[in-house]
Amino acid sequence: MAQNNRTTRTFGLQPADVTPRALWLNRRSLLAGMGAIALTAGRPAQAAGPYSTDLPPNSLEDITSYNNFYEFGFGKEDPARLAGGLTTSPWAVQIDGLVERPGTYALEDLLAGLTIEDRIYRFRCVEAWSMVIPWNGVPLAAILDKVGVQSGARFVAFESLARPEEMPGVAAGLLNFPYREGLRLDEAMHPLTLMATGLYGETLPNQNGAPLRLVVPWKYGFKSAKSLVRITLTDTQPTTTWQGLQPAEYGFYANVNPKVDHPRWSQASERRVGGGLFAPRVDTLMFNGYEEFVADLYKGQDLAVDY
Ligand SMILES: Nc1nc2c(c(=O)[nH]1)N[C@H]1C(S)=C(S)[C@@H](COP(=O)(O)O)O[C@H]1N2
Ligand SMILES: [Mo]
Repeated sequence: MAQNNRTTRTFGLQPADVTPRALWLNRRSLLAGMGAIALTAGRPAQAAGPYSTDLPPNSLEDITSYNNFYEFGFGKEDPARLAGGLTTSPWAVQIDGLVERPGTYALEDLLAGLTIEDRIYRFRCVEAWSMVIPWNGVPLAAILDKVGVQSGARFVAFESLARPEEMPGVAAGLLNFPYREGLRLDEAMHPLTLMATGLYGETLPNQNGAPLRLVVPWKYGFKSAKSLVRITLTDTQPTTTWQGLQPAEYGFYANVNPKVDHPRWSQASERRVGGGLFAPRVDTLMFNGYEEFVADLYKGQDLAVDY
């Protein structure tokens, strides 16, 4: 995986370009230029950590106008059109199962004392499109450490909000809501696994899963469950929404893998959203480019069986 070289990184910004995205990217360039001194002045040192890609991020427009969020409909434009009315404050997350301090936590309490980090991640949907997204958030491990994982826990189950009054896709029963996902505990504790609270340095847009959504960059996008209201530590592998619907097509692991095709289409390449009509397809990378960080998690597993 290509690593950052922030000192030579430019974004071709014009002085007149003062969109939020430009300001955010400018801040990043500025931090890179100022080096270690800047890292102690307000922003987390992790912002320049090893996990961000140096690929240019998609525009805020791309990231917020082409979404999958079936609670608002099946169409890619439905979330942008219909998620605006979602109430995201106050917000509480129930944390239960095999934890030391179970409870219903106000989002502010859950995040209190944790450092919001910047992570520019590749994002690869199982439908073979992709983006590059500059998230802000906290490692899931920091939240799990806060509530205390009991020794018997082996998996983490996630549940999204299902509020029919504000979610037309839920009201219409498009899927068997609430949307559910799950990770093995070692996947959940991996430093790449993020609980996103924002993107481009701004509050997470509703269509991207406000106010708190999972981001697991080496797995297909459907693992990254949005608008989370419940996290459960368990000793058994949780059932997940897509696995429940089409177990032959969507597995529990759902690691990005160009060598294991979806039964109905190839996973060898992807279309980068925002590249324009004639942009060439991009090769899909093993574990979405995060192989060096996560391959060890799957040692000894047959990834064609554990798809
Ligand atoms: N609750 C919930 N989470 C979800 C989905 C969904 O429909 N509901 N769609 C998933 C899929 S298929 C993808 S590709 C990503 C899309 O995230 P984005 O819209 O922020 O790009 O969200 C994932 N998380
Ligand atoms: Mo997806």
